[in-house]
Amino acid sequence: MTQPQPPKAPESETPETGPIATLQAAPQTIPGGRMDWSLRRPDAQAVAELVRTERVPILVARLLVNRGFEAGKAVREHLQPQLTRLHDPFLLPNMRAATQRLTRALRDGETILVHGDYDVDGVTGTTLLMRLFRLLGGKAVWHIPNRLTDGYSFGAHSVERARECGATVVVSVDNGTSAGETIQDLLDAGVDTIVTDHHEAPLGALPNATAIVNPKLPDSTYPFRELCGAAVAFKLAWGMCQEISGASRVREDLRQYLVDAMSYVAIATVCDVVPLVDENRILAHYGLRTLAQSSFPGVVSLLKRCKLSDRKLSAEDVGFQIGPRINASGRLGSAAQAVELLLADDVESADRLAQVLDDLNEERRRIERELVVQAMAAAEHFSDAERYPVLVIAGQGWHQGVIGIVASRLVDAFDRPALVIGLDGDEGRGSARSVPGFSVLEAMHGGRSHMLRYGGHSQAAGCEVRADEVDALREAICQRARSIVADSSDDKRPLVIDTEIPLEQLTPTLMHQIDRLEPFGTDNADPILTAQDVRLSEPARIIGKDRTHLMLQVRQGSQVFKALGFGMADREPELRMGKRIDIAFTPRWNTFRGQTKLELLLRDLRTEA
Ligand SMILES: [Mn+2]
Repeated sequence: MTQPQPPKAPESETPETGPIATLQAAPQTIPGGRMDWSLRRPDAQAVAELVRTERVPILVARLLVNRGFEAGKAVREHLQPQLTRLHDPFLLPNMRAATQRLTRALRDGETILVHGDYDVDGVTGTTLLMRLFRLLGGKAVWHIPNRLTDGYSFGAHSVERARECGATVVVSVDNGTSAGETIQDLLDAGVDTIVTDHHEAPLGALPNATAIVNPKLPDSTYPFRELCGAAVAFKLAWGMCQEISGASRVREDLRQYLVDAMSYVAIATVCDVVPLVDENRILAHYGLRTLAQSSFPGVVSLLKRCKLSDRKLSAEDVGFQIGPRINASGRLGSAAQAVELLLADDVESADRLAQVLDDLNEERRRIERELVVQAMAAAEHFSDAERYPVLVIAGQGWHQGVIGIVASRLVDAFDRPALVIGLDGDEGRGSARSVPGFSVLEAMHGGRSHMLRYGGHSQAAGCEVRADEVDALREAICQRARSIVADSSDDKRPLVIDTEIPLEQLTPTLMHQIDRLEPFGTDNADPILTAQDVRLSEPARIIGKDRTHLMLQVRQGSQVFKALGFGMADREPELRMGKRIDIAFTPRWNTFRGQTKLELLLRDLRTEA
């Protein structure tokens, strides 16, 4: 595959002097960063106060102030997440009705159908409820719609599945809040439904369910709205444990179950990209520890497959290694293997299923790679970025399980929002991704008359469209996008840097202190640091299967670090031995053959002209 050239930075007569230059004692401006660098300037007094009260290094104090913290209770809770700070499950709307109905079902030996969704959030949430019902001796079966044939959430397949297994109670995970019609059909068939979900409520009437447990319901008074679906299911499980224990302090075996179940919640919390603050931070923090020590055979096998056994796990490990494998089966059709893996009770079937997921993930990557090549080729027809500010491309038979990922790749490659449509005969489904600061949904509003359905957010959206409308849709979306772009001036993407650090100060001891801010993710961003005036200690190398990545050894004083730039291979010609380089990076641990070392993940670099 050829590495496409991202658009060139605008040439300017005067070299760009960012705030970084003004903070340097002997400023030397080095133009040529591909992104627009700016250095944050946290309030010095607030930083000093944190250093004094929390005894953190100044760099950590700066990171904290940059993330909105000041000395006080909130920062202490952030640095030391406490399980006791989790909110009471019964603060969620309708929790009592839900736990009472389920306790009755367990007592009377009713069959409970756990109805999840096919992504990581749904799969892990389904698993944790299944484990609870089994632990409590209940009759429970699960159902996850087939992405390609059933589509998302509830439908006729749900009623069919309930009837087939003789369920009288359905518990949803990660969906159901908008499934009024099917939930009524279930009720007409004598089946009660308990919804656990985290999606926004629809306008108009809510489903006629026994209970809708969702922190985003209009009348919810729950203190935190941003739980993922598996976390809401976990809250239901916790509520059940309290109900059964007859006290808010739960029985020992149930307490152990809840601790174990938190590992599933951590996976979902990271993969569903909910903000890693408040309760989510506590769940992710403890859940990642539980995950690393899990005794669930499925988790053990999965970690082994990901080469993550016997080590501390980060949000990155979950997001890039564990998540994609759990998602792979659902993407290619049925999420059954993923649920079966997580539910496996013996090592043999766990190992076998982990292998299956690994193969499916490879298959998914192969399909994705092929599709990226086709999509890139198709995108060449729309290389004029002014005429086509949004890439809208479509292809017959493009796998709908990977079009979202392919759209992300196009965004990275072309630095433009992209809508990728997989056509299946006369109709197709599209998936759009955007660049920061541009709402692709807003652009899609311009093409509303050419789509059957669409929706989403500013950064990610989806649609259904007729094949013969694709060209008209492209024109309409690009027309709207041109008017949006005309209103905004900045060409380069912003890169906001937390602070500067000489490489010699970046020690393992300091890194352990930075680790206290983990897990990083939405609303708790990875630290981005800059080191100025570094040199290569050996020639830059281009690495990776597709030869798209950059690997450097950077030196400053006596300190040398490996630095990796994903998708930055095209920067290699700028890099010469002896040249001054400024790098922007995130420090991270890398474990290879049992050895853990500090390395740098490059965000951007700029070199002497
Ligand atoms: Mn979800």
